[in-house]
Amino acid sequence: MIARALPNIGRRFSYMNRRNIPERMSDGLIYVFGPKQGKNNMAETEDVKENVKQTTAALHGSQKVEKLRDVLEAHRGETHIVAIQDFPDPDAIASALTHKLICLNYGIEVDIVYAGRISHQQNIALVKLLNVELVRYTENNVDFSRYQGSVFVDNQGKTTSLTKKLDAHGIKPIVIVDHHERSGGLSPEFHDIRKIGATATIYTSYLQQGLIELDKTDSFHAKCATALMHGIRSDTNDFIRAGEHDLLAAAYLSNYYNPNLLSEIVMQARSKKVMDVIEKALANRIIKDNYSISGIGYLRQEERDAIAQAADFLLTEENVHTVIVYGIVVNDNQEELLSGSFRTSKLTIDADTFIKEAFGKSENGDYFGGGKQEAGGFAIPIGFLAGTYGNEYEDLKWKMYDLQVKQKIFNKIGVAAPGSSSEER
Ligand SMILES: [Mn+2]
Repeated sequence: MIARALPNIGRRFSYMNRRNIPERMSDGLIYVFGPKQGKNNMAETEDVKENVKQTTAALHGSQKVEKLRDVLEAHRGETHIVAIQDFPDPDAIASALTHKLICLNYGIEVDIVYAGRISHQQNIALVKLLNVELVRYTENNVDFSRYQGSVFVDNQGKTTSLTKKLDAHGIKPIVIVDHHERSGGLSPEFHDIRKIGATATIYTSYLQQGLIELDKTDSFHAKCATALMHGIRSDTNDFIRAGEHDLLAAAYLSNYYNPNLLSEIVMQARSKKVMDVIEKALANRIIKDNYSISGIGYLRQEERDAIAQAADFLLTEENVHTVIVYGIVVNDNQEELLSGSFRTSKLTIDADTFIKEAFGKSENGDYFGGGKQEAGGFAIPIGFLAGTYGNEYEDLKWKMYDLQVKQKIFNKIGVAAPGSSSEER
């Protein structure tokens, strides 16, 4: 009954409408299989070429360092905001911290700001143990008038809700350093986007090339080296997916980092909440054609990271190569987002492409998610349907979204959704 009514309900919401799925479905693939064919892609092809050269030739790396040096010199004495993604990970935190260290040489004051939550126990430990100063943006606690420019690290403005606010305040993007698929939208004075294991690898290369000479006895330097090591480690799945550049960067950092601190960060135990979410994800999972899919209902914003941890855990099951875990995350303002994590161990599946093709774009043309080859995430605003009107309403709302997400995923995989929602429980 509910199941039959749903496709019609879904059609009323434009972000769920199939017409919104991008026409150029193969976009994400070009980075994996080589430059794409067709019109209007000269600039992108150039970028791809540029990326290939940068990751294979040290020469290009040093040109980037020269350019960054010039750009920072031109902004000497200013105050910049470093915007990191709403749910900052070790790579983002380490890269932002190192950017701040580099800026000391140019008298540039830097505030590292994020607009969501730090929820993973390791990330909380990273910030506490290394005493990293991060500003969590909440309505009106940030004075944007003090910034002459913005910096985006480990993102290109699409995964932080600060981008629109910075734009509204007329703050120009100065630097973007990232390793995700190129997403466009911002035109900074300096950009360094490389297909590489971690943004921390790129920042380490700046240090190696002398932008700052690391000093073992300087505690800020040791902090940065420890954070960078953690960033590379965590973004390369404990170095399993590390490439030559990531390993060379880690080798360099090994002279400066603090292994005791790093092991303390990594050894953080999971909270009971996270364990409960994993339990729920296990109980609710459906496995179809080696895909494990699990909807876990409502979560608080500070538990958002449990979705990713549950996804990591479900990927450890035999005969499963791809995992998608999702739930409705409610923030402090009672706004709701359908948030999910995607993990795959299959080399022929690209997480970024899969998410973009399965969930499409919002009305203003932004994808609901994306990521790297093996991992990604998505967040879809619940919008008009947000709000609490009793248990029955919440139940219905969850069932509808749960079914809608499963339909999108099964359509993408090309298999029929298994049974009605009642059979899945
Ligand atoms: Mn990263």
